[in-house]
Amino acid sequence: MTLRHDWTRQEVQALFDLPFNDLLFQAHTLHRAHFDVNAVQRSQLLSIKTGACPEDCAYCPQSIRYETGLKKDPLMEVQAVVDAAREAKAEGATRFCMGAAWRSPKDRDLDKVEAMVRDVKALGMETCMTLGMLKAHQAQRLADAGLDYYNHNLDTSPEFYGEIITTRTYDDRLETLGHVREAGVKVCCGGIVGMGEGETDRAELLRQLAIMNPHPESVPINNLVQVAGTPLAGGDALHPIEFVRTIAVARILMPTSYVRLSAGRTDMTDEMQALCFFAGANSMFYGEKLLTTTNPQNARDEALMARLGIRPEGGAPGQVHTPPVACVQAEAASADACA
Ligand code: SAM
Ligand code: DTB
Ligand code: SF4
Repeated sequence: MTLRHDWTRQEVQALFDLPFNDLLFQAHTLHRAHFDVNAVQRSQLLSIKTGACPEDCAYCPQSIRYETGLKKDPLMEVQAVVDAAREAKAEGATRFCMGAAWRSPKDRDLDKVEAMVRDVKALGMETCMTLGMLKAHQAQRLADAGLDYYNHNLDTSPEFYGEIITTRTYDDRLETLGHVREAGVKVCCGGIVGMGEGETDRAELLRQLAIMNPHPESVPINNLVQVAGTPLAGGDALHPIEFVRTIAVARILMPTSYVRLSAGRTDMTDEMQALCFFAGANSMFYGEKLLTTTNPQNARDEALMARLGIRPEGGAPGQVHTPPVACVQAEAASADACA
């Protein structure tokens, strides 16, 4: 199948406007054509440098501008990171995502970060880093260290963006994403919903991701975790049905990308998560902590997965993800399919 990169605003809005059953049927049909619908990829997060971030992202507990009571921590030692990754692997995560509360990394910080990538990879895990804005040579250094994915989110639509962040622009973000792509590192890029944006902003965020060529291999959809002390605390939560619609539209626009049910799962019911998996989510953050806030207990996730008959992708022995035939064919036809 041909992946599209020319979605118009009207087309994306029309998907959001579909009756819920029609939207979910369309999303699930595409999901089934490209993936094993009963497998979910599991990533575990670790905050390798916590708090005291100079940026003003209105959702973020790690900005130095907001009183959130967060304990700050400098860049971790490599061995402590590797120990955490080993534990995550033993619990069933296949990708280890390391996040730092930086506007952008300093060149000297990258020595340690490169060692983290090498040593975590040596455990047989995929690696992902999110360190803020990168220059071209920094993206290349990470690529040379063997980094698999770089996470850098667009967060929201260009129109709503200025309500949320003023210390860096949308174009800054696109520039970093360009450097990451150019260096040959896979792109993990998504956003946050539930920040008081309108449906047109959610539609435009997804359209911005879908017009990238190639699409990001991994698309995290975060539901805002409201943290006391941040400017976004106390706002209205997004209706769960609207969240599921967002997942479904992401799946339709980017049929071969992994769509990750990201921050905000602790407050979601099992039924809501089940709808998200039906709508096309096929990745999740696993482990009891995100970066600084909580994620569901492993036992709750295991019970949910068992109830739904969903296996961890590449997890326990004998539970290897086998893509359906359509996916293998698409992969042969297009370099960015089924990545
Ligand atoms: N400082 C780097 C940056 O901003 O690129 C990396 C870490 S930052 C915490 C990574 C992403 O986490 C943000 O882009 C945002 O999408 C997400 N995030 C942060 N706080 C969140 C919250 N309270 N709820 C949901 N997502 C959040
Ligand atoms: C992403 O899109 N979500 C993750 C990861 N990329 C780095 C972060 C979620 C953070 C939630 C708030 C916290 O725990 O600090
Ligand atoms: Fe800093 Fe990243 Fe948080 Fe923004 S999202 S305040 S850049 S840690």
